[in-house]
Amino acid sequence: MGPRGRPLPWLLLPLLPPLVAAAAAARPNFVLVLADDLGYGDLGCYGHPSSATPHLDRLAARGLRFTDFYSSAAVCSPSRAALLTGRLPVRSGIYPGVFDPGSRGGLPLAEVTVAELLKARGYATAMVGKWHLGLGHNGSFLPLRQGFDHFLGVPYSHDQGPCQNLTCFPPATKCFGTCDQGVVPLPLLWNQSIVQQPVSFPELVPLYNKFSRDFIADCARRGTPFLLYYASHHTHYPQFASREFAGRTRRGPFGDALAELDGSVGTLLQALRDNGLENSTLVFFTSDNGPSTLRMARGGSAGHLKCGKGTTYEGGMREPAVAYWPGRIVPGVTHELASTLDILPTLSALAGAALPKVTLDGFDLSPLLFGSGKSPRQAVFFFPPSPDPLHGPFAVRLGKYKAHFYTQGSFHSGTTPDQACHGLTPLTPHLPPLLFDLESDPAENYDLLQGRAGPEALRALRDITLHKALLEQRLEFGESQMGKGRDASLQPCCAPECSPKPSCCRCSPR
Ligand code: CSN
Ligand code: MG
Repeated sequence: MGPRGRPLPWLLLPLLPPLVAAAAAARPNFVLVLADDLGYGDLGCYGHPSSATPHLDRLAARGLRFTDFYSSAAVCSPSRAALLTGRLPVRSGIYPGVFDPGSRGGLPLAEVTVAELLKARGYATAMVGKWHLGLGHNGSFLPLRQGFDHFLGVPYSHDQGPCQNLTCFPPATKCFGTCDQGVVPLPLLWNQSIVQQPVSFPELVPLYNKFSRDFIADCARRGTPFLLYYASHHTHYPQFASREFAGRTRRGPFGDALAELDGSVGTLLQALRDNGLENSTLVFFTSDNGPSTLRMARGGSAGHLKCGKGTTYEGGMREPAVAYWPGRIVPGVTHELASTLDILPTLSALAGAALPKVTLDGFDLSPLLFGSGKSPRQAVFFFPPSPDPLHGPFAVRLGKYKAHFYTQGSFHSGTTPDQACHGLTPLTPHLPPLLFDLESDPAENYDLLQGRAGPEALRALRDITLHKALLEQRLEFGESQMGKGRDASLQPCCAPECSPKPSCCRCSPR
């Protein structure tokens, strides 16, 4: 029915310019680029003085740049689970912490990923890069079992394998610092098979980029809409880069790794242009969690935000984010609230895909991207890396106000002058909560309840308490996947019969 209840004049549809009708019906392509441990302050377009990120800066200038975009966890595995499912990671059991090379658990197969939704709508789907949602027996938790047609990448963090003798920057600079010892060398997977072990860091991103270009070209040739999930290892420790980027920036190893990520964004956009797909593709860029300041100059920057990775302060979970779609998304900057949880509902709405019949924690951002400019999201919930039903969310943001009910440091957020961030700073309850106005005090320095909280702030606190109670009422903690423990025999090994394990698991590409 049309406005005022009159039937829409469907007979007039054929009179519309054919392009308009086609655009309304078409399924757009999606390129989702996720950085690893990249902080709010690390990009040129977010104010970093020495980063070299021309492609991302151009994406931001020609797209919609978010100032108040959040990941859904302060560490990697839960953050990625939330991105792919549109659900708080406690629901799917992705806690505490992150997956290991020998973890028994993984993102439960019953969870519906955005790749599965889009695949059911006829999309081709591919994933490149860091997975970190489990391996399982015979790869039963890998991307191919979660809706992706193709996968080229590493199943977990690239510091979760020995790196002391590996070259991180050509021609011969070894990886800096220590990575995990006593586990298998880092594998490169193609679909369900190990094609290289250990990974050759200087060659990795060129491989990823070729894979992505080929996938995009193939989809264009076949006229198939697609989802490409490009989960970069950059700028997670230890930094690495290919020859094109090694030693090329003013920001040292971190800057070079970031420049390689930026170069990949350039490659992806060029591939879209080459195939005439730029105007029919939504490109979205963000990061999984805040910077690992433990790594000092090799760990990224949260800019003016408090703390970083592993914490529920702004630095742990507020991320750079850009939505880019020439001709559809008006360039600009938005201060509206949005989250990685909103990706699945937004993409499924754009693709005309049916939502899964489960509790979702995300919102369709279409009004923000294409319409009124207002976000349907009112609140953001901040869960710690080790959440439990007793404590619930540590913090809640509603509008411009954020209340902390608990705070805790994280070893990932060590070394900065702010003691509150550090790993030895224990779990601390706050009653009344700490209350910050993030518009005037984004650094969370000045607790409004310590000063003279006005009636508006007190009202906000009451509303926050209400939102928190409502969430907790309908929040079910899924069975902990990390709680399933580890089994060394699950560590991926390209030479299953070799000895002594794990160090014998080495193979070069054929
Ligand atoms: S993460 O980083 O995977 O990007 O979150 O590489 O929390 O114990 C986190 N952790 C290794 C890591 C271990 C990582 C942990
Ligand atoms: Mg991470």
